[in-house]
Amino acid sequence: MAGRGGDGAVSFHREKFVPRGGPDGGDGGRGGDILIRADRRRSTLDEYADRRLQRAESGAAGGVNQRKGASAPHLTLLVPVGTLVHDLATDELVADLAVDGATVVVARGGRSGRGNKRFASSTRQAPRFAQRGAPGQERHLRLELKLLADVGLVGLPNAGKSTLLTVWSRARPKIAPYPFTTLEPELGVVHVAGDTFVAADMPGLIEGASEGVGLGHEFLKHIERTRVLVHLLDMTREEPLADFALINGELEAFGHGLAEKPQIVALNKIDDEDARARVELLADDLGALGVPWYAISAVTGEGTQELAAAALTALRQAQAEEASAQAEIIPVLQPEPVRRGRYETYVDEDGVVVLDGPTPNWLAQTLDLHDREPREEFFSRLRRMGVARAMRRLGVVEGDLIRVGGVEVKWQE
Ligand SMILES: Nc1nc2c(ncn2[C@@H]2O[C@H](COP(=O)(O)OP(=O)(O)OP(=O)(O)O)[C@@H](O)[C@H]2O)c(=O)[nH]1
Ligand SMILES: [Mg+2]
Repeated sequence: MAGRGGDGAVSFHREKFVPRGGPDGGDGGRGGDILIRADRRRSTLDEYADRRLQRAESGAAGGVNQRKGASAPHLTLLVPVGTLVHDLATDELVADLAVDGATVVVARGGRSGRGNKRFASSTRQAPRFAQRGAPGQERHLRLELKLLADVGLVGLPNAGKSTLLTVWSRARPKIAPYPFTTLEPELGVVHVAGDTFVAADMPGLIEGASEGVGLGHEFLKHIERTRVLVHLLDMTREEPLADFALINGELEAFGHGLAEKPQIVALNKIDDEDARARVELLADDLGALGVPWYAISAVTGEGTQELAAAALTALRQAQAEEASAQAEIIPVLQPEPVRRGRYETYVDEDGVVVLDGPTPNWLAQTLDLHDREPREEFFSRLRRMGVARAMRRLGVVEGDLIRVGGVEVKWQE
């Protein structure tokens, strides 16, 4: 929830020998906005998991001598790069914070209240009222982290994905000689040549995954959240190339750019003799397909460091391409501007005429309509907006009750 605007002040100038000074109450300050910014030093959304209401500060009240109240600072919530911001109620995408520093203003601070000085006119030289600050915007949002890891490990169940993650990192996913051991992605930090990347061990994919077979959609969605894929082939199986084609077919059928992600092939289990022999047989075919490949044993660790270095290189290249594809200037997304002059009038179910629009609502919420002076100010503003004509059209006459900004007031010509 954004901050409330500061209230305007009521005050009159005081000076010796000047019996009645003019109004000099200052305006309040603006309430703080709420911004959400992608920051590469954040890696999770954990700090927002408690769904606590985030509040920006209110603006300060105005003072005597036309002193303006201080505006409140904006509240910036930091989230990991790759966070999607959705409106909770409509599920509409508010922002896709895909690059470091990308920022979106999600809730505007309330407008400040005006001091009594601003309501002085030739007919009202000493206004004894000021305006209250308006409430800040309140929004309910859903944050979702799209990028799970830099590198995703894909392949058929039992290919050795979890085993590879254990030689690459300190992660300890469950490993077993049967398929579908891994059901949720497991993350591990991989150190290579003084650099690091995050790898995710994925659940195994099978034929029909793109149609939802074997929790396929769930699994494929995880893969969407990585930049580079390491595709593991179990070389102890009869036809590793057929397995390779099957998985790629599923990635393609699912769409969402999975088939376009850079891939590195890992020919696994070469500690097994038959497997090693198969590498020789398939090397030419793989070369012809134009995919970079590495022969490894996730059990002995052979070839796994070279594979990690290749994954890192592919990752940095993918990131560089993304960065250059993005505009140089990181946009600050602004909410749609409020159309201040717009309003509508209608009769609600209890037969009460309702006036609804940003400006009438704001004025009704910040001017004290029980008090004669501010009420006159309110109606003179509405007249200037041409509201009187709309009221006449609805048959509203002087003294009829109307509702505006949640407040009921008698219409005044
Ligand atoms: N000989 C040999 N066996 C391996 C190698 N890598 C993995 N395995 C074995 O293959 C089996 C499956 O390994 P996992 O790492 O659980 O395979 P996974 O791809 O994570 O399987 P799911 O989670 O079911 O998709 C286990 O019995 C491992 O010990 C390897 O390099 N050589
Ligand atoms: Mg596994």
